[in-house]
Formats: sequence, C-alpha cells, structure tokens
Amino acid sequence: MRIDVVTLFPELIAGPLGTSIIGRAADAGLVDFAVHDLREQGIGRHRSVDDYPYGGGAGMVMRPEPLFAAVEPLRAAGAHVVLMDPAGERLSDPLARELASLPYLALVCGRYEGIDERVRTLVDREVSIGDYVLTGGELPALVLIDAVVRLVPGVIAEASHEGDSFASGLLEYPQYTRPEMFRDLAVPPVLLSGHHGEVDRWRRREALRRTLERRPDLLQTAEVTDEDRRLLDDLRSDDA
Ligand code: JD8
Repeated sequence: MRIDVVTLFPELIAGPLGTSIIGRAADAGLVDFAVHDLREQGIGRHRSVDDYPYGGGAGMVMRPEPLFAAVEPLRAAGAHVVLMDPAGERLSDPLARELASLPYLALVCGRYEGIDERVRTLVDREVSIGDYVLTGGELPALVLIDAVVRLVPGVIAEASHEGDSFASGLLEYPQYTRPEMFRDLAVPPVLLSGHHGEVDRWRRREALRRTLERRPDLLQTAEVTDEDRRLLDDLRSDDA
C-alpha cells in the first residue's frame, strides 16, 4: 500500500511514520509513505498558501491553487484522495478496513480556518476523527494512518485484529501479566488455572460486563450469541 500526505507541516508527519509498528511496516516494504510540502506549491516570491476570506471574518483560508497543484498529480497517479476535515464522515473501524483495502491513499491536511470550498471538488471523501476541534489535519491524518496501516496484511499478526474490540463490537476483556500479586492486587485465579475453556468464558463474560457498564450503546450492534444473552441477563440481575 502507498500513502501520501499533503501538508504545510511535513516535520509533524515524518517522526511518527518512522516509529514503532508503522516504521517497521515501512522498513518491511508493506507500506510506502511520501510527504509533500504544500509550501513548495505556494504562490509568488513569498510562496503564499493562504489569504483573507471573501466576505470578511476572522482568520485565513487556504488558497485553492497550491492544493490543486499538489493533489492533482496524485489523483492522476491513482490515489484515493481523502481530505481531513471536521465536517467529514467519522472515522470508524469499518471505514479503516475499507481504506486499508485500497492500494493508494492521499491524505490532504488543512490548516488555518480551513480550505477554500472549491478544494472539496478535488477529493474522493472527507473524514473526521471525532467531535473536538484541532488546529489542522495533520494529527487526524496520523490517526487515520495508524488505524489503517495496522490492518494491512503482515503488519501485525492477523489474530491481533480478529480480537479487536471494534471488530467484534464489544470492548476488550481485562488483561494481566506478571507478577501474580502486585501490592494487594491479585490476578484473577481463573487466568492461572490452565483451563482454556474457563479462561475463554471468563474473558467473554468480562468483555460483556465492561461493554454493558461503559458502552451499552455498542450492544445494539455487537454480535452476541444466545449464551452471551444469558450472561448479560445474569450481569444485569446481579448488578455486579
Ligand atoms: C482539518 C483546519 C482547524 C477547523 C476552525 C481552526 C479532522 N476531528 C477533527 N477536529 N479538527 C479537525 C481539523 C481541523 C482543521 C483542519 C481538520 C484544517 N482546521 C479549523 C474548522 C474550524 N479551526 C478534525 N479531521
């Protein structure tokens, strides 16, 4: 897979893409990154990329010419072009999976008060990472890349995303590692029992418990079996 990023702040993008699992995926050739500095497409001696809003108002708006100059060649080369924008479709597990199935993504990051509206005609879709205000599209692009790259075959063991909480629709079960006793906090004995069937049942019950307590909205769409329904009725009745 190839992912290009168009930004006024290439230095904000480069570090995270070279680090940890994403950096390893790039080293292994599973994903290829290219970062394009929008300033290179700026207009005039000052390489200007923004201007005052027509109609007045606070702040600056990104001019269309540098964005078109940067993005048109990527689109011509086959990129699926995504604008990071607070008005976009919310990033979700299904959307990350859809984007991970594409061979070539180009992510466009705005700054300032936003972009000239005509830039939207240049993109295939608009994506937001959530309902809070950020200062630009770079951190959203990194979040999207992180969510997508880990789904590219070979980047992490497949087993680690079959269990993804948002794939099954439930939150994750509690995890423990050594030591068996930390301060006065013990590891649940069932996890030390070696009974794989009991461990699986305990984990399912705890995933259901946590989802019921913290994200009951997820239970509307989660894949739950008849056994899960019995466990949920149980959890609701003991309120524990
Ligand atoms: C792109 C400029 C800042 C946005 C005025 C100052 C995504 N979930 C998200 N929150 N925020 C963004 C985002 C914010 C951006 C830009 C993405 C470009 N800004 C502007 C409009 C209101 N501020 C985002 N994805």
